[in-house]
Amino acid sequence: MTTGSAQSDLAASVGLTDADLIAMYRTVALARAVDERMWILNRAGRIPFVISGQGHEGAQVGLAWPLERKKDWIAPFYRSIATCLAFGMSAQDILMAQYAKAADPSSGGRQMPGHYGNAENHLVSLSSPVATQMLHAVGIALAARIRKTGQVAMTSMGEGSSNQGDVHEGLNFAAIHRLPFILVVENNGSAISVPASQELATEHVADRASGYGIPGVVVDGSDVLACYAAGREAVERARRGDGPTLIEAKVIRLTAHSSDDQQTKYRPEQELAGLKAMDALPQFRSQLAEAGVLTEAVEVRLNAEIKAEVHAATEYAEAQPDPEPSTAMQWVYAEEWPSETPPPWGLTGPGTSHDGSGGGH
Ligand SMILES: Cc1ncc(C[n+]2csc(CCOP(=O)(O)OP(=O)(O)O)c2C)c(N)n1
Repeated sequence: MTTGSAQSDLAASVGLTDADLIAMYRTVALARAVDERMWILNRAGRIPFVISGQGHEGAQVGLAWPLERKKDWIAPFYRSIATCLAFGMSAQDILMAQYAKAADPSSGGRQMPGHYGNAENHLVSLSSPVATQMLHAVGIALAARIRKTGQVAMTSMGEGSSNQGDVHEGLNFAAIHRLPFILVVENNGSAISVPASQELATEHVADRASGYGIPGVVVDGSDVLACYAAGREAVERARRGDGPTLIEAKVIRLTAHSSDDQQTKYRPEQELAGLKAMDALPQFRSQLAEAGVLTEAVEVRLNAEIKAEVHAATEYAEAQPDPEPSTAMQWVYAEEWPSETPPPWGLTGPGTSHDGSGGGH
């Protein structure tokens, strides 16, 4: 996605415009603001559970940016707030899921919080068992190949999840068939309380790529534009028909694993204190300010816009109706949306039943 025409040296160095860089920065900052709001709402007893993307946002925005919205597909994971925002979801969509409201576009309030997805924006709803999204994304890439659509499928997960059997099977299959597929591993150094040194015998997850005969790329997740460049190369490779890429972004987890976890029990104070220095958000901000792209006036405007957007999204979600208790068992299994109103995630087409009978499978 490219917008505007003004091009600083920094923007030119990555083949983007200044407007693109501002839009990327805005998405990183919006994701952080939504995430921070979620924690406040959780601690205030308004939403039940938060699983946070703080520390992952820069990598997520950089890596998702080269994909084409509403054409390509992403199978995200529970930390993918910035990925979802970069791919067309809004702050309101995220908060509607957090509040599990009836019109939540991710699942109509059916999914566990943090399980975002939106068919309209080509974001696959995720399963709680980690790494299952691998098989969904490889399947989409296979369908794209068979249908000759030119689409690319990307999925993302943590380094702990990358040890699941599904990942081996999916990568092997995708590599053999040279599918248009990208696996992003967002390595934040721990799987809940287990450090990466106890999850992996290799230094990098990306080292495993050679075992599948595909490129493995390690990228600094605090460098948004390095992530963008890595993502773009992988997308181009996939579209050319040259097959998958494994990208490992080294990121940080700025929060506890979830709102139900107390990380001070297992992460030394010194480690926590050093995290801020590796945060992509202030680094991207300084980089854009130094390049003259992010002026003070633009930053003031963006901050005000983001604040207003998060506030409006919260107010809106808070005021929306909860799902009807009588519908609790509807739409849990494959079933059409049984109302006159199209479902918020846009499923329509032949076979859609509007009779409200809700007969399950
Ligand atoms: C198959 C499966 N096993 C265990 C869990 C419990 N679980 C949820 S998140 C998580 C840690 C995953 O760590 P990682 O993949 O590194 O991602 P991170 O949460 O650090 O971003 C675990 C073990 C699960 N959801 N699914």
